[in-house]
Amino acid sequence: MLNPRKVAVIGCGFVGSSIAFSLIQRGLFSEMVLIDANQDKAEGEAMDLSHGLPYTATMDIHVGNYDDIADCALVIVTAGANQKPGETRIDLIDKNVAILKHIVPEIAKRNYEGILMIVSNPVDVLTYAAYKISGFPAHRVIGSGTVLDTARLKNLLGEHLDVDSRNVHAVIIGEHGDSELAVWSGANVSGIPLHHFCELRGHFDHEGSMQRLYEGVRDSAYEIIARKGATYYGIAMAVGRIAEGIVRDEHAVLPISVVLDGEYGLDGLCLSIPSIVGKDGVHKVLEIPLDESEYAALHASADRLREVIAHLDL
Ligand code: 6V0
Repeated sequence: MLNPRKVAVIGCGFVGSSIAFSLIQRGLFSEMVLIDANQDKAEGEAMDLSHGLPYTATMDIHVGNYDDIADCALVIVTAGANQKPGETRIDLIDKNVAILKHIVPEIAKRNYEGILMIVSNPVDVLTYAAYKISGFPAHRVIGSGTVLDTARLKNLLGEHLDVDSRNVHAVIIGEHGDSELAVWSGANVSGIPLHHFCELRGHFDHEGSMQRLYEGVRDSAYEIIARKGATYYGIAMAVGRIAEGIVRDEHAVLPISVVLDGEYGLDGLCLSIPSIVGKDGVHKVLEIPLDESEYAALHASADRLREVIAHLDL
């Protein structure tokens, strides 16, 4: 029996511990299991996080092993190497697939029936690897995908237009990485088409602004890593949002990384695509309208990931 209020975080480095912190703030769970190859690190994080509990909701935070994850509604994997200055996400592939090959069989052999969410990079490739290694149905294996990149785009657009970023409706899809794309054709601010809204705010150089904002999103991680060595708060809040969609069975539309089965003429990989998310994971992968150049860019992103996947021994 799954406990709908129990979560596990595997990997308690910058990203895993920030996700734990973000989940605690949202008050979604009553029990959280922390697992790390470095047991001391996991213990230290559990102690530190527990000390805030008198000021949030009551919950049990403890270090565990794989036997403790069997009844979790959600298991989040952040274990693995992160990007060093100058490295791409794809450069992490060998190290992080090897780690996944250790972790996912441990989960699968406990007959785990909840949602498995991959956050480690390159997230789309690792989500597909987790799907293949686990043998779980596709709807139960997801990646954090471009939920973070989409937030980055909304934030930059909000600043550019001096408007609340929560009123900006725009999405980044494809690889969570260098080949991702912005779906400008459907972007709007509270239902007002984006270019029209830009002109209402005195901006007329649409092509120049779109390119600058897209590059700002695509290169964010490099810019942050160059300054502080790692990124973790943004992804922690993005994962908190996805977890909320799952725990509350919201049927929220979020661009998570999903196994594709013919959508957009693609299969045999995971890509970040707007999907309806609820307690069973992926309720539906959405085929949203794309213009010709966006469709081509999505296929180019898929080609790049397929090439990487082809070299994996799964
Ligand atoms: P980190 O701070 O080095 O933490 C990684 C943790 O994983 C360490 O505590 C390790 O001990 C632990 N670990 C390694 N192997 C295992 C194992 N077999 N079992 C359990 N634990 C293990 O890295 P950081 O937290 O910064 O990054 C983690 C991953 O998240 C990296 O792959 C990043 O690239 C990725 N990110 C993904 C993002 C996304 O948007 N999807 C965003 C930021 C980082």
